[in-house]
Amino acid sequence: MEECSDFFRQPELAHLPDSRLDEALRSLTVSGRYEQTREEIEIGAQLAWRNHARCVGRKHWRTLKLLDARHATSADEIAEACWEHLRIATNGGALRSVITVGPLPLADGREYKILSPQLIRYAGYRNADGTVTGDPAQVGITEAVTRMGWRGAGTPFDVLPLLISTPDEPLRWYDVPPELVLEVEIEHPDHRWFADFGLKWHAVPAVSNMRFSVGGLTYPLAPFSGWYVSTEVGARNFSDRDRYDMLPAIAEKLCLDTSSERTLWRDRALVELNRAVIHSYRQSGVHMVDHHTVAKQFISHVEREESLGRKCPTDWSWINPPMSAALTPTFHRLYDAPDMDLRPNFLPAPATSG
Ligand code: NRG
Repeated sequence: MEECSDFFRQPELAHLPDSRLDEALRSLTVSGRYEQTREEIEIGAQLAWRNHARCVGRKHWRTLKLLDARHATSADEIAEACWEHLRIATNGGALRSVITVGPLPLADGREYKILSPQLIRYAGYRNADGTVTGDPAQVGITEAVTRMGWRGAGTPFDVLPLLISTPDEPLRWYDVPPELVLEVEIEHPDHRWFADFGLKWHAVPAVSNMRFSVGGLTYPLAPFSGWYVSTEVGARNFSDRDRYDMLPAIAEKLCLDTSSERTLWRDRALVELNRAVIHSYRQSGVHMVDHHTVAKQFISHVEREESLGRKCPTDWSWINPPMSAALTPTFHRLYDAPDMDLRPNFLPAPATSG
């Protein structure tokens, strides 16, 4: 109730008549829910983005567009809505920030949700010798969909099917239509051999397992996407030892002395890998922001929020980049505490939903 009242008191909804809050509260009391308008959900999603302490891209919060998929009540219809999301978000590489919002839970609590962590993820196959082909972070979900009858080609970059759960159907998987998966092949601006690694990554990061809490209601199905910060791909997905772990192979091709950590061979390989990622996305016309630029944008966002007298809860460890952090301005200051739980917001999926 309080969240509902707080929501309708946000300045962004000040143009609504007072009767709207009364109506929503009455319905909440009677049935535990109310029907939000498209506008309420879209503005609510923008505010959820603005309030989300772990996002460094929040300067653009006002540009988020809603795809209303509340009518999609079968897994087929939900998959269709996700494909539409990818089409509109991808936009040939000129990425657009989009959120798709699905149905509320049923009165008995059963939910429509996406179990896949993102709309596009690469499979990880555990080999007999203990190594992994593909993305080691996705071994669990890859094994689960394989048990359900899915068969991947076995390359390091097989797009996993989307896992959709609805109240009245068995858990279902859907192959993502390949024409909707824009990908970037990674090459280096100076080293021709780099392309031989055969690395590629997808254009659109579309988080699909967070819940969207707005105005006292929670939508369990609400995938959203913007664009990548280069370090997400270059300094984590390709570099983490428990992900694609590319630094040793790159260091070898660069003829670096890997006999001791003191030579900083990891750091040197990391810089070249990240140059390759930034260069390749740009060459392919796919939007991405580097960590220096996004940090500057974030500082200007925080300063604007401060000047407007708004809180901007921020998780320092999430908004700083995983390389060269102290070279960016986000490193050198403190922020409003990340745990003040401003709503609307995006919340982690409950542990049970895999
Ligand atoms: N690090 C994850 C993606 C998380 C969300 N990142 C975004 N979101 N940029 C990865 O796939 O590497 N977004 O909505 O733009």
